[in-house]
Amino acid sequence: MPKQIKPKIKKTKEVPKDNSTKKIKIKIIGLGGGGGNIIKELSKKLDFSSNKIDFTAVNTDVQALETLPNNLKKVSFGEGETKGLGTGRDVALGHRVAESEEKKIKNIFSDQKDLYILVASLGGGTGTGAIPVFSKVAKELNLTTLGIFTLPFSFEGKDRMREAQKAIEEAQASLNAVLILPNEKIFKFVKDDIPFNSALDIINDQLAKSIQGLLSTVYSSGLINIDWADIKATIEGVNQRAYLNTVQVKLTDDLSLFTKDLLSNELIEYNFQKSINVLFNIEGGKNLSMKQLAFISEKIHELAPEARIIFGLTQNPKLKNEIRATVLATGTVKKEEKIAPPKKEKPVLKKEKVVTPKKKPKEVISKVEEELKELEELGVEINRRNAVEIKKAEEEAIKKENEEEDIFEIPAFLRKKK
Ligand SMILES: Nc1nc2c(ncn2[C@@H]2O[C@H](COP(=O)(O)OP(=O)(O)OP(=O)(O)O)[C@@H](O)[C@H]2O)c(=O)[nH]1
Ligand SMILES: [Mg+2]
Repeated sequence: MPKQIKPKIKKTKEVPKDNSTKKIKIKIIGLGGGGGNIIKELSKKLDFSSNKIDFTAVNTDVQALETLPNNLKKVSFGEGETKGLGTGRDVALGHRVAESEEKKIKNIFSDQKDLYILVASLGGGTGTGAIPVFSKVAKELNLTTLGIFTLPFSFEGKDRMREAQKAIEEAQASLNAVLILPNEKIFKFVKDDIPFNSALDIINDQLAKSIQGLLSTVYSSGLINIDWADIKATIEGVNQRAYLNTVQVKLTDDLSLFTKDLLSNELIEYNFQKSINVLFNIEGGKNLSMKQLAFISEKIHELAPEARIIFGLTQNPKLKNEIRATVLATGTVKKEEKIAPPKKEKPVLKKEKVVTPKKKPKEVISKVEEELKELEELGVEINRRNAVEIKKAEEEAIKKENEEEDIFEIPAFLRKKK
């Protein structure tokens, strides 16, 4: 039996205005061909408008950059040596040209964002060669960084894998946290005769969904907000292994299965189990209830009993009868133990009371308060806003939702553009 250590409970505190998550600025840098593909996928998915996210694709291959959409910034480097044609899988060349372009790299990092996410598919020459250099420069500039890397398929050969592992080792020493997805793991889900590009599309899609969930956690205002200090605390440190996953289901789906999916993403190199820092956010429409939060919290506590758990709760009017949960965990362990299959538990979702904030905001707030207390008793760390802030956020959400509903009561051809 693991030791049951109750996570420390944070006392109610007011979120400082100038430190709110809404102001966080993030830059996502896709390095090499695969890195560019992944950030392209992600930029298509963002379901909220945010000018706070900057997408930048960096490559030695000019043609590959040209195929990317124009909402991504594009930076070519090493053109002198590669003639803009890529490195042809030459890692030493990728490394060399990155070193010779240090000025350009510093310039990419000069825009004072709060968080820089570096994304690359390792196994080629550009991403694999350049990522240690980008990471080193970021560290010299004292930036907060998260590296997200895929590893090559085994059929690409042992040398590719060795080069990729070496690049990660070097980069890790300079990055705060690193998330790794071995491409090979896709064969747990698809037949091995799947076309190469389709396999990549599935991996990119899954990865983009998880990053999207993380960004949504950062930018959506919630009944319970995760603030920048919480995110920073989860990522900070050096060489932290990270687990990130997002799962979206219908409210009527089995909650224990949902939790299992959320906490055991087979595509990720590291397990969620025994994580040290856990940050999770639940988004839902009107029917969002604290019971789902309590259920997931308990499971998290069971699998990572010593973790410091921070959660957020967000209303997203676009999620009508669905909930979406995102987990970011660090200090996780390498996959060796399997997560035990969940016990047969009654799905909690079906019978629960429906929260109707539109009509009775005060009741909802007191209900939230009541359930927050229950959660605190369970030992979950709650970063609360004070009652005034919760009420304000609630009223704003209701106002927005009412406005949206009003618009849709007007026939489409009569609707005026605002
Ligand atoms: N998940 C994923 N992996 C990819 C993708 N494209 C390529 N890969 C993998 O990443 C490795 C490196 O490919 P690229 O990213 O194209 O290489 P590069 O960094 O541009 O380097 P060069 O083209 O050799 O200069 C490949 O061996 C594949 O295993 C992609 O879109 N998604
Ligand atoms: Mg390339």
